[in-house]
Amino acid sequence: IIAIQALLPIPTTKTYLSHGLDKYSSRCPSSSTPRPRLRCSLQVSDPIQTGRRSGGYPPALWDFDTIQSLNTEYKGERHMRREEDLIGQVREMLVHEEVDLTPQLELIDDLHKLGISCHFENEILQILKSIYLNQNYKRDLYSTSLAFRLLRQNGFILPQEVFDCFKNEKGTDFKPSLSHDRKGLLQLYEASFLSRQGEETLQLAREFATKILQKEVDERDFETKMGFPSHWRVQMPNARLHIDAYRKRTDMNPVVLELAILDTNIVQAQFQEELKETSRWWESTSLVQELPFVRDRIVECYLWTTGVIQRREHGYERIMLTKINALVTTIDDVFDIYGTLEELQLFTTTIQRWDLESMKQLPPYMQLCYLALHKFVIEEAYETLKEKGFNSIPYVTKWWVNLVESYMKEATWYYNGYKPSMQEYINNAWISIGGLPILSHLFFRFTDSIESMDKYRDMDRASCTILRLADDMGTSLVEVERGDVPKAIQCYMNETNASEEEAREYVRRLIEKEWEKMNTETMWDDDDDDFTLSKYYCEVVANLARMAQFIYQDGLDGFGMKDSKVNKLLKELLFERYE
Ligand code: 0FV
Ligand code: MN
Ligand code: MN
Ligand code: MN
Ligand code: MN
Repeated sequence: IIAIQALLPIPTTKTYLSHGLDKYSSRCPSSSTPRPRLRCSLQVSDPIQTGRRSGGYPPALWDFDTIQSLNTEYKGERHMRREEDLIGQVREMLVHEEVDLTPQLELIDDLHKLGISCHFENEILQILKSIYLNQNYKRDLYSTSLAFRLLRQNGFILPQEVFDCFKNEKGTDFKPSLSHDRKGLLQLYEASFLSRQGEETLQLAREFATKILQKEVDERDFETKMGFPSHWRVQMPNARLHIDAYRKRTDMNPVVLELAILDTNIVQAQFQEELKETSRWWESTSLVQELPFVRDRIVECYLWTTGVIQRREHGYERIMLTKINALVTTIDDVFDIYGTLEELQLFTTTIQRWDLESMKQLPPYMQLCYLALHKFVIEEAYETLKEKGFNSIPYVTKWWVNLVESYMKEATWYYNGYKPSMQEYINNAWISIGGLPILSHLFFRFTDSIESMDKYRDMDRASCTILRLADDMGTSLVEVERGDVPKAIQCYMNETNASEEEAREYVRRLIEKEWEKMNTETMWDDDDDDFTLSKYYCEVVANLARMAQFIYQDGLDGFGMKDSKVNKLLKELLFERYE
């Protein structure tokens, strides 16, 4: 029987009991005394002794007290006033000066990459709209490509035919003379990632540009050297990388640079407050203390949200999304690591029934997990009902049910030693990555009409599939070694006898295909019936895929890996002052 006190809030005084599992759950590497488990009421056994799997995940990189003590001077008025002043100056540059099209487009691109485009949203839209209406984009390869990408990214869908003038007479390929225009080719390559399904000119553009650019770098290294195309990159978590590069440029503008630096410090102050709140919530659930096998990754869970939800004013949603990420991680670890098949079946039925009655059948540690999820869903549904006037529970719970059912299927495969085909795997795995609960909760925050829900289904699926494939590229080697179902790479290798490198290449192609679907669904012409879709929600859906590619970049598990590139960017974004 679960002890009642396990459900009470954490005492504020530090009266922690020490416990025998500390060697396993030690979660406080940076302070001298490890934080012990609070209670030992939930009968979680040592996995080594009971034949359960172990995640072998390293402990949290930042402890509770460190997070709570975060502070910065950039909360102050003085900085806000300076920022307003700089924003005004950059606005002048953007709109009033007699600027040429190309530098204006470059400035818009820079503002986005530097993380400060949010201050000029209306001005940018006005400029792009007038370029679009005046057809002022018919220029050289470089400017046309840049305009094409920025216009499409902002909802002005130029037809792919603007590139016809760069093709040979028969229209079968791009003109060979363009192969000396390196700057133009790079921009054409970037533009080609805005393609929708069936746009052959853009496909041709990608192949043409890639073929020539590839000659400069070792072919196998092409992806590494080029990095992700702009269209695949998240904004905030990359902003400081771009500031580093921008400040070294000869055409750098000091006002823009000062604004970018100041803004990254100011937004950090906001992010820190949001992180502190989510960390208090995480601590109050006691999930890590009671279920020592789960990943303790609240900072990384928060990092996800800074790439997915860009608007500064949406702190509530970033905090909500952090909680979902943490709950998904916890339940995923219950299924992938600690739970026995029998327990997992019970858990699945309880979620399916979604009541408090069938919770009785669960072992205490699962009750805690179940009730944490239940409580979260009810609280969010309360907000939705209060603000929007409808009951989201049936919709949202459906996706949580789908998620655990897909977990259950993987668990059954694993315990039966079953090896699914690639297609069979993907049909389940795009759900088992956990993106649907994320997107459905965000849907209720960012849209107003339940009726439109079905129209987003294909883009949701594309986003979740990219999330899955990127995750498999970063985590599956370790997972399979620990004991798990074959993931995308292994399924493909099983099916085709391909090498691991070939399988990775195949998965990268699948990701490109999914991006084409995503573009098809999220970019539409205003005369299309779908234009009533929420542009902001579409952006969030695409950002989820971008963030997955950010976290698992270079095929590594950037979710809690010390000394990784992602970890360095995380620290810059959330903890370090930028000079
Ligand atoms: C993936 O972990 C996971 F659950 C993450 C990164 C945390 C939450 C973030 C999102 C759901 C966006 P893992 O590789 O264990 O997932 P699978 O599905 O492979 O077990
Ligand atoms: Mn897992
Ligand atoms: Mn899993
Ligand atoms: Mn994984
Ligand atoms: Mn459409």
